[in-house]
Amino acid sequence: MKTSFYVENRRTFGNHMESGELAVFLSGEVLRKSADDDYPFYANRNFVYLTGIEQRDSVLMLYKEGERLVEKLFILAPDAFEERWNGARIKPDVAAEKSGMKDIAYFDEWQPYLAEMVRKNRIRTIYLDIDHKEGRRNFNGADWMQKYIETGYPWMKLKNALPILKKMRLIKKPCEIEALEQAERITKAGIVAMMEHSRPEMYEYQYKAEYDYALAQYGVLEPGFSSIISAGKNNFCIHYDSYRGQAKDGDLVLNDVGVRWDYLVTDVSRAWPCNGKYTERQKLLYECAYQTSQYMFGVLKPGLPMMDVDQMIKEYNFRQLREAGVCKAFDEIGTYMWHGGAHHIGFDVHDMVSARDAMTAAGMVFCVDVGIYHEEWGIGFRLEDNCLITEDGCRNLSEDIPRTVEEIEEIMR
Ligand SMILES: [Mn+2]
Repeated sequence: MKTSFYVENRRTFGNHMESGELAVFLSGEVLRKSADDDYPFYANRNFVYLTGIEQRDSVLMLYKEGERLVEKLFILAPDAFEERWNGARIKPDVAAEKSGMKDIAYFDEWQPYLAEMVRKNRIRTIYLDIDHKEGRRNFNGADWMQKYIETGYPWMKLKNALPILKKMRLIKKPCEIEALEQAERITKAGIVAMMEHSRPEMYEYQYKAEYDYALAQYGVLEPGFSSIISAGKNNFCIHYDSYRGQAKDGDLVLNDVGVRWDYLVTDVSRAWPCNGKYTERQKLLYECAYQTSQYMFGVLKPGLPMMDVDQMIKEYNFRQLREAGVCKAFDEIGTYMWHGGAHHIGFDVHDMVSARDAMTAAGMVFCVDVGIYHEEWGIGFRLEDNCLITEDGCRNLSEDIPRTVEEIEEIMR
C-alpha cells in the first residue's frame, strides 16, 4: 500500500472527529504461547489501516484542533540486546516514510504525552477502537486502554472509533483492489496445485502442504486465514481444521482458502473429485451451485440492499435444486444450505465493515458463496468467489480460478 493510502485514511477518520477530541489506537501486544515461545505477532487491523505499521506496542494518537489533525505515532525504541535476539525494530525515519506521519516518538513516551495533551487542551472525549465480540477477550489492548482511561481520567467521555472504521473499510480503494487481484493470482496457484496433485488416498494435510508450498513461492508464508481443506464426510464440518482425514476414491475434496497480499485477503472455495472425475450426483449438485453463482454475477450491481443478497442466492439455488429433483419446497432449503453466502472481505477475511443496512455500492467486495450439503448422498461442498461491485455491475475477482466441471476435470487430467 502506498503511503497516501494511510494518510487518506487518517484524514477521513479525522473528518468524523470534532475539535478538541482525541483518538488513541494501539497495535497490540505479543501473546505468549508457553515458556520462551510466543505466538506470531498480528497487529490490530484498524491500526494497520491507519498507519501501515505492523509492530507490537505501537500507539497512534490523533488530535483534532479546529480543522487541523495533529498526528503522533509512538513506536518501540531501539534496543540492541532485544534486537540481537528478536530482529530489528522499525526506525523512526522508516515509520515516518511508511505512515506519512512526521511526528514519531518512542513507546515509553505515550503516557506522559497523553497526560500533557489532556491537561493542556482540556480534552473531554477520547475515541478508542473497542471491539466486543460475544464477550471474547481482545488482544489489541483497547480493553486495557479503556480501563486505563476510566481509572486515570474518570471524567473522560469514551467514544467508539469502530463504527467509523467499519464504514470506511466497507468501500475499497483502487490500491486495495489491486492488492486483491494479486492475492487472487496466488490463491489460484495454491488451489491449482492442490487439484494437480490430487489422487485417491491423499491426506488432507498433503493437500494443505501443496497449498502452503505454492503460496511460499510468492513469498506468502502463511495462508490468508486458517485454511479449510477437507475430504468426503469432513466437508460437512463448515469450519473444519483438523487436516487428518484421507480422501477416498469417489470423494470430493473441498477447499475454503485465502491469500493475504498487502493486507488484503481473498476467500475462495472450490470442490473437486479427488480422482479427477465428478460422479453424476456430484456433477448434478455442483452444476446447481455453479448456475446460481453465475446468475448472481449476472445481476449484482450497485443499489441493491446488501441484506437481500443472501436471500437471492438461496432462492435461485432452490430453483436449481428443485429442477434437479433434490429439493421440493423452499422451506426445506435449510436441509441443503447451511450458511449465508455474502460476507465482505478486505483487511479481515470476515471483514470488519458495517454492511447490514448498506446498499451495494461500487468498491464493495464480498463473497458469493453457494454451499450445498447433501448428507444422504455424502456430498457437501461450496463454490465461493469474490465479487467486486463496479460502477455498472460487478466483477468476479476469482473467476480465473478453475470453477466449471470441465475446467477442473481438464486440470486434473
Ligand atoms: Mn470462505
